[in-house]
Amino acid sequence: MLNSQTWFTESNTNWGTGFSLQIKAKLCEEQSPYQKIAIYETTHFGYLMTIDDIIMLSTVDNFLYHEMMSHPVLFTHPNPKNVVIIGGGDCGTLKEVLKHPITSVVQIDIDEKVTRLAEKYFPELCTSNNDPRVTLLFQDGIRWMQEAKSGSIDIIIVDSTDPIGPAEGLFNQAFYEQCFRVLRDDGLLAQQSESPLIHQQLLKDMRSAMKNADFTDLLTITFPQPVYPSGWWSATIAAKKPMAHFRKDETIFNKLNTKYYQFAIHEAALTPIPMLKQLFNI
Ligand code: SPD
Repeated sequence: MLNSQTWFTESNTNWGTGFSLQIKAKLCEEQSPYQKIAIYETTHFGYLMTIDDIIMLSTVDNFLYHEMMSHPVLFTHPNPKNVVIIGGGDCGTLKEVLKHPITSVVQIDIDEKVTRLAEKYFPELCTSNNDPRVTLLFQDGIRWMQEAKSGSIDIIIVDSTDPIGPAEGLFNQAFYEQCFRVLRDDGLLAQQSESPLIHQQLLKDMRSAMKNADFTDLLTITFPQPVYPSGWWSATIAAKKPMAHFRKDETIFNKLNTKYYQFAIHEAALTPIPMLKQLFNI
């Protein structure tokens, strides 16, 4: 909501918290068949995209989330070639994935408007959209997964909105079972898994559902993300067989040009923090 026309605030009534950004202008608001997408110009965080009044990304800090949604899982797989991104319409994750020598990436976002607005307001994230390795599809990711060929993909990255609305069906056992089927034997699923501080029950439920779908090895990594509730976010990587853990490929790494991700960050993320060890009973 806009307070006195100058602040955008996302409130979290369950935790009595909120995060505000000072706004210079609301640049657009579009209602798609799925959701309401808005773009603001902020005073200090660049542009801001919200979906149904929930913050998706800002110019200034989206690198944290997009680098951690992509590089840890890509450097965990022994030889990733075929990648699928479910969601990810702003193309920030896609841009990072394309820095790796993969052969194909198919991105399936239900809402084309998200990508069109990202092209306009976050062009720096969309610079690789015409890469010949990329296929952009605008359709239901759950359905796409149900229809995809078994054992055909190395990595699935789920870069979704919160588990309400169109993304709800991306957080359950039925979806994970389809991902498991579509992945090759050494395949990995990486999914944005909300705040390790304030969404602990959701994280536990997600991990149980992944286990029930037969994923044998799970790793939840955490990273800062100032514009999301609590400022601390997570991604969960699920593997069909025990993960090999960290292919330190310097040739690829030297070309990443990341602002946050580095080998030491990856290594630190491999050790579950005590709070999560206790929460997950591991
Ligand atoms: N609380 C909002 C979480 C949204 C995570 N995905 C955002 C998409 C950025 N590519």
